Amino acid sequence: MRTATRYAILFTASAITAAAIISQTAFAQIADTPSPVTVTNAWAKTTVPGGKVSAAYMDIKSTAPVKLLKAEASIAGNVEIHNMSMKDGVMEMKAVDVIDVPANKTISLKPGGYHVMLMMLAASINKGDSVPIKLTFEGADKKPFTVEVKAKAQEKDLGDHKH
Ligand SMILES: [Cu+2]
Repeated sequence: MRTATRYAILFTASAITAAAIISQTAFAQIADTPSPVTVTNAWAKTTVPGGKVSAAYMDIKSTAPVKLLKAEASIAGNVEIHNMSMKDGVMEMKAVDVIDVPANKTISLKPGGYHVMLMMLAASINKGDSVPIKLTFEGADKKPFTVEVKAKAQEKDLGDHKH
C-alpha cells in the first residue's frame, strides 16, 4: 500500500513536469516561429514636391509557399498591390488581390510589373527617405503573418513605366 502511494506521487510529479515542458515548448514555438519570408532590395520611387502617388518595389523570397495579401504604409492613405502588363500593345495597370510566392523562388516587384502602389501620400517622398511598409502574408496553414520592410527612396527614371 505504501509503495502504491509513493508511485502515485511520483507519477503525479512527473506528469506535472511533463506538462510544464510541453507548455514551454508550445510557447517557444509560438514566440520563435521564424518568418519564411525574406524581403530584399526594397525601394520606393521619389515624388515631386506635393506628389500624392508613388510605388514601392522589392524582391520577395520564401522558404515555404505563401501569398502576399496586403500592403500598408503609414505615409499613404491608400495602398494597393498592382500589376502592370502589356495588353494589345498598351501598358495596363490592375489591382490584384494576391501575389503567389512559391517556395524558394524570388518574386520581384519591379517597374513594369508587380508593385505596391502608394496613394494619397501624406508627404512627398524624398531621396534617401525610408518608407516603412507592412506586408501581410498568408502561409500554407492559412494563418496570416506580417513582415515589416523599409523601402529606401530612390530617384529613378522609369521611362514609360511610370510606376
Ligand atoms: Cu499601380
